[in-house]
Amino acid sequence: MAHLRQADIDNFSAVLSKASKITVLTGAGISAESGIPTFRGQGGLWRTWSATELATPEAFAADPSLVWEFYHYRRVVVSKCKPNPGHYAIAALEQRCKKDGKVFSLLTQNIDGLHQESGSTAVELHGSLWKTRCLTCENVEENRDMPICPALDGKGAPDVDVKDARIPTIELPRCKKCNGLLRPHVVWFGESLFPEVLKQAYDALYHCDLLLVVGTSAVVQPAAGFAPIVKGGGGYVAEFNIEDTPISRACSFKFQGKSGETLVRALG
Ligand code: BJW
Ligand code: ZN
Repeated sequence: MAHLRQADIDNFSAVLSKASKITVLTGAGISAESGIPTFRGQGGLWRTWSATELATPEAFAADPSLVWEFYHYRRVVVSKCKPNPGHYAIAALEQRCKKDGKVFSLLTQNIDGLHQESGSTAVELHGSLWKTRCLTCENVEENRDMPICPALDGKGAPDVDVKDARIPTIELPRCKKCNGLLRPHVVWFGESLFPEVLKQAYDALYHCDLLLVVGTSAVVQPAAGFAPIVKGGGGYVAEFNIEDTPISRACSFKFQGKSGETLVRALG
């Protein structure tokens, strides 16, 4: 159980009630209590690979079968997971802000869709596990098929001794319009975030009075730069994390513990 000081909660509540533009940034930690492994924590390995090694355009170009196995596995895992109290506390905050005429934005680095499932409207900075993009015609489509193609059925097991399926490219997910190879519609390392998404993010940070940073290691740009932007603009930053991160010392409030507990206490 997280031990939060009542005085910190009271000070935070006072800032929250005065704020007229509130933004929340979330990362993998908010979904940890739903059973989804974080990237840089325990369980971040798939077979012998770190998730971040496979989340690159180079990995997909070299071995699309391997990368699709990895994303198929994650689709299976996430499809069995439900939002947790942290997701619901943020959804309730959005409703409260709407009712009070405040500007509210939720920016998430997560691709799991759990914020939306809990009733939030979220800007998906890194795309979605549930969308595909065609490499040939660039068509983006929602896709919740399970498995996403017959060849991936039963594949994607995460254990180190499992052999890669080596699925021929023609049997991997293909575009319904042009039969081109599909890729997950996510943002990999070295790729730019989608311009319309970046605009929404920077709009949400501009003149933001209070930024809540929840469950992110704050090492991946550009999201890692959001807290300094808000602080530099004179806003408050509150961090919710089980550990310290590179932004912790610059935060006005630090609520240490599982976000499913700390968010409920601080926003409750
Ligand atoms: C709990 C908890 C609980 C656990 N409660 N908390 C400037 C300087 C240097 C480098 C760059 C730069 N600008 C761009 C770069 C390159 C790169 C980058 O930032 N690299 C750094 C690692 C140095 N960035 C990019 O490439 C980005 N593109 C870009 O900026 O384009 C322009 C450009 C390109 C190249 C050069 C210069 C400019 C794109 C980044 C895309 C990231 N993609 C991924 C994969 C997405 C798809 C997928 O999921 O498969 O996004 S990587 C991965 O990291 C994923 C995550 O969204 C992202 C962030 O991770 P997150 O969410 O913080 O998770 P963790 O695991 O790291 O942390 C979890 C946290 O939760 C921990 O703190 C725990 O303590 C905590 N926690 N349980 C509360 N219960
Ligand atoms: Zn196509």
